[in-house]
Amino acid sequence: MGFFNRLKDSLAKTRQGFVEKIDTLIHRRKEIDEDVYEELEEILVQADVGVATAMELVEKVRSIVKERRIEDAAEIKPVLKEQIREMLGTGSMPINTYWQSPTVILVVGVNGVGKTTTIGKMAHLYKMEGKKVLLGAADTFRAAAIDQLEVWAERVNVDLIKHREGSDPAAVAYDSLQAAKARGADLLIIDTAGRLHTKSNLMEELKKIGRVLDRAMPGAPHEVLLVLDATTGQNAVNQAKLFGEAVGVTGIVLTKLDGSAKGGVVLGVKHALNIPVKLIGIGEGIDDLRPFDVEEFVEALFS
Ligand SMILES: Nc1nc2c(ncn2[C@@H]2O[C@H](COP(=O)(O)OP(=O)(O)O)[C@@H](O)[C@H]2O)c(=O)[nH]1
Ligand SMILES: [Mg+2]
Repeated sequence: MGFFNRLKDSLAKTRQGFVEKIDTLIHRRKEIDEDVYEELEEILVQADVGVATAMELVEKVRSIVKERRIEDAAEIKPVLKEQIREMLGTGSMPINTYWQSPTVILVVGVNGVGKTTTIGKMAHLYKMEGKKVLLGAADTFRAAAIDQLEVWAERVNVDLIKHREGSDPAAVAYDSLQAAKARGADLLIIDTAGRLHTKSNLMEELKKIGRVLDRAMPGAPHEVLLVLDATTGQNAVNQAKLFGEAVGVTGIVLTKLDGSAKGGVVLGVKHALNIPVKLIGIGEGIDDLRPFDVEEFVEALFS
């Protein structure tokens, strides 16, 4: 099955909780009155679009309905689709690549969102594009975290730089960068810890990694990817604010869109933070990660 079909399958639950409810609404209502807008807003909020985003979307739909003198409720759906597409921006946002090798990508996010898995899939994705990829195991908090990344490195057949459990993550980042330069890697992807109960420590640790990388290669990291779990809905938006303030996130990876009824969070994240969603994860397999493409996503959502 192609990625688009799998994306469509993944969004089935979101579609049920969202597009199908809208279908029911417009078939029941026929005419457009205040209740229709209210129900529409409620459906959007339930799909985890976020209250502010839902309100703004409904306002946009309302003004277009007025402008185009639309009377039939059924015509609200294409207007909504068009406005969602517009809110998400067009096309896809590629991963920043630096003119000089290696491009350094730092991957951050709380525990369990899918950082390590995403890095494994990314390594595969970019290796398939012909890039030489190196991984840095800077989540040194547990030995198991290092082992997990190593399993991925072996599976994808890329090199990995690691230190012992409990060692300084910034030192791992530094050594990874030196190794990436020495081995002529195109892409260095660095894994990090995500335990939030030591929130300020984690942020300090991530800042230190950033400083060390920048000193070793001015401008690095070139991309700070925040991994968010789509099933956590609006909580993902809060995490993005937290990390965004501390470490200057440049892109979002939204994982676990499969099986989540909360695909609307794509809109919430984009609208509330204005950080582009760059990659989406739709499963645990090696091929289950893709660049986020607005057209594809909206089509899959409304199909
Ligand atoms: N269904 C699904 N599971 C995922 C996805 N991405 C990661 N996972 C799973 O989420 C769990 C936590 O992932 P992990 O990479 O260890 O998270 P980390 O703590 O952020 O490094 C693992 O069981 C992964 O297989 C995804 O896109 N879809
Ligand atoms: Mg991990």
